[in-house]
Amino acid sequence: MNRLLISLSLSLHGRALLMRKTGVSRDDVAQRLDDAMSRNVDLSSGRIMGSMCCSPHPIAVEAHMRFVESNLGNPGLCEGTLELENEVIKMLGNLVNLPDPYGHFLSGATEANITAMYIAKKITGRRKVIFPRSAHFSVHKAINLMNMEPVKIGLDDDHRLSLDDLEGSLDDDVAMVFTVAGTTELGTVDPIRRVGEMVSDVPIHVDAAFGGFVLPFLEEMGRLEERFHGWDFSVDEVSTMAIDPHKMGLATIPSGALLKRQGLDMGTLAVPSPYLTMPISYTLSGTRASGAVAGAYAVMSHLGREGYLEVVRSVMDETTYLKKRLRELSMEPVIDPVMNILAVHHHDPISVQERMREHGWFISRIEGPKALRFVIMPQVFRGALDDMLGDLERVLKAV
Ligand code: 0PR
Repeated sequence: MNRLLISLSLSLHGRALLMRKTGVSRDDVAQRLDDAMSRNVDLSSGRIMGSMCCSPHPIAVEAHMRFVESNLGNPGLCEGTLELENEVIKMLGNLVNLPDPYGHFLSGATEANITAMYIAKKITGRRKVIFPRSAHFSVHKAINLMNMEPVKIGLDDDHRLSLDDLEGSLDDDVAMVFTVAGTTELGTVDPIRRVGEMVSDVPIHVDAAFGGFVLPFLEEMGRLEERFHGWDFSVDEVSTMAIDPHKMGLATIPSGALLKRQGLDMGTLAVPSPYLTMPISYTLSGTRASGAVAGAYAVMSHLGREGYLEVVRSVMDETTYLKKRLRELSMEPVIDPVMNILAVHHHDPISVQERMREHGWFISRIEGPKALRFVIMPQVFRGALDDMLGDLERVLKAV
């Protein structure tokens, strides 16, 4: 059993897990919550460098709390939130070149990926899903749930979906080509425009959970190489996209969205919901959190394109700095970072990761190729990077 599971079972052991007959005071509850909170790692400490989660912007937190009780699953009772949802979807669509933006605010990219696959299955009536080896594991959840046939294909030398493998896999039973704009491990972008040229009537889904709030701004700054352009709805064959405000959008959890091109049959997921205020339910979740919608609306309106441009500029500068410092420690990047994700080769990333954890640093790793992985989120500041590098240098000597 890993250390986290052991500590979880120890901490639960001996605690009264039944609901008390008589409740405890607010102070006692607060104390218990403080205790729980003190055992969480604080994102804003900058010590978590292997997670895509962000410290939400204060305006998002405030908005989230104000809308905490309304349920978007019954939208007739919260028309105000419904309006905010539509506005967020429009802003997101605008960011990724979707004309007439349409879509839903969901719990995150897992739900968006599942929903997109469900739609593709219903529309095409086919069974195969082609996806690159670099796709997030949520693709397997979707495939298992819908009993689709997985067609996992390889990557090219740049760790992007292999067009040769794709060509060899396309046939008339393909329901979807699943592509990634911002891979979880390396932050690279599949050649989606080229995929579009190769498929004819097969829907392309883009998982831009992470990249959706990075790539548009890199493009605007001229910091995205030409070969990565054409990853969004500017490619005609792209029919759906997952994009997560709770990652680089600085919104609160759970904030995800599924965007769909107009003209796609929207009725696919709909079921009658006669006893609610709207006769049809379009999303996988019934009850839907409004707080996160308000949070995403607040931070996206407040920061605007210029605000996010600054966020992305700053994380990219820190990524470049980290790359330089790691090179000085003889650690070479697996790819030149496209976004604020940096993986560097190391023969024993597990040991390094464990020892860094003992020093209070939470970095990540990948297996193929063996490498340490850093995600430089906006809350990871320069001082934290320098402190981490000091400990890393000591750890590297011992491994
Ligand atoms: N697609 C991509 C490209 C992702 O990177 C992720 C999550 C997902 C889909 C799924 O998104 P949701 O988890 O929002 O449904 N990538 C991170 C990961 O699995 C999510 C994450 C990060 C979760 C940090 C927890 C955490 O502490 O690593």
